[in-house]
Amino acid sequence: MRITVLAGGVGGSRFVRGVREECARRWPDPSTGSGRRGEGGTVASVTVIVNTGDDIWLSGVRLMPDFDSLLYSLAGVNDTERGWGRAGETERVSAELREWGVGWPWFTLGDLDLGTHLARTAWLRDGLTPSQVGERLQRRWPLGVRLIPATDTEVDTHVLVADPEASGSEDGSGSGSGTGEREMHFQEWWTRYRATLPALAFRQRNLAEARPAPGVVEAIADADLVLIAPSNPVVSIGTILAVPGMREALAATAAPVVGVSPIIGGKVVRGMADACLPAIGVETSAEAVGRHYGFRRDGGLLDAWLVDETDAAAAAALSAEGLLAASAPLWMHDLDRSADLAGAAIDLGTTARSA
Ligand code: FO1
Repeated sequence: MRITVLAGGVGGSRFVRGVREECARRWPDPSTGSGRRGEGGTVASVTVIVNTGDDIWLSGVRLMPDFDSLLYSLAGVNDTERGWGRAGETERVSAELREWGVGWPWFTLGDLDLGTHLARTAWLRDGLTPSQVGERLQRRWPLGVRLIPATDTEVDTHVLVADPEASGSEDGSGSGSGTGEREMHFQEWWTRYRATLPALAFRQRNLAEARPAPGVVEAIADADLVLIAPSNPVVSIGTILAVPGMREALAATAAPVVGVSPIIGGKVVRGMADACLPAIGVETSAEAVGRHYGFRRDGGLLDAWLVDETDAAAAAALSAEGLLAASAPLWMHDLDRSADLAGAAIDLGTTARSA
């Protein structure tokens, strides 16, 4: 069983841990354990195509937040409270950087985390690509899944916000368009302003020259099932889909494509998808996001859409149009619930395959 998942960072990490656990239960690797809860590996293969739109050069190092969230979470060394960074973190270097006025005072680079960024930056300077760097980073821990960044091109997401003061390019940055708008890196909008500045548009750098990273198209084409994690549809899934060639690969695969709603009962599960969806004119609802992704028969992405039980009406509305939709508990309170959710998505894929 070959499963390929498109995922962002925080919501993606929980979901991917559930997929890994459910695979160990359904397709246990007899050589590594009984397949009982949390024991042993799997003979299934799970490949995660990771969003790179959050990535940023900061303090002289390259950060890949969503990749690192998945890496740390799957390795069990993640800070579960914050949802990013390492457990048992200290911030001695970060305090020094603040003293030197290097980096962003509102953006914390922990000491252990800096180890990852320094290793990545060193390897990049040696000429490795981001996906080759990712390959090396994940060798350190037996993750049980393969992580591949969506693209090796730097496609950092930037956010256009209204800024009454910005009266155009007089500030020399050229970011002002003269109509009181300003563009900033996604990470500034997200961590400094907590996504409270209304986003007018999301833009990615260098998209035209970007291509799926090595192994990505094959992971989609050769999959038995493709899952769209309940990540932010705009700045995590949207940024993966925006890579030229990605949508074509998803349209061409024989594998069913099953999406999991990141919205439950009109509310975002985690993160701030509700601050992103209005910028693309999509209502914050399970049904609206499903329709936004679109169904394959209408030239869209999905063969099936999984919503929470509180959104069963959305599933019914889509089913009434002959679209495959189902409901299941989407809250990932713990590993068991995450595994159950993954199981529901896998089962929906089986249904889609025979539809
Ligand atoms: N998120 C914050 O809200 N505050 C931070 O200081 C912060 C630091 C940070 C450092 C490394 C890293 O990989 C991620 C970090 N994040 C921080 C999370 C980051 O903004 C993520 O991109 C978002 O959580 C969305 O995925």
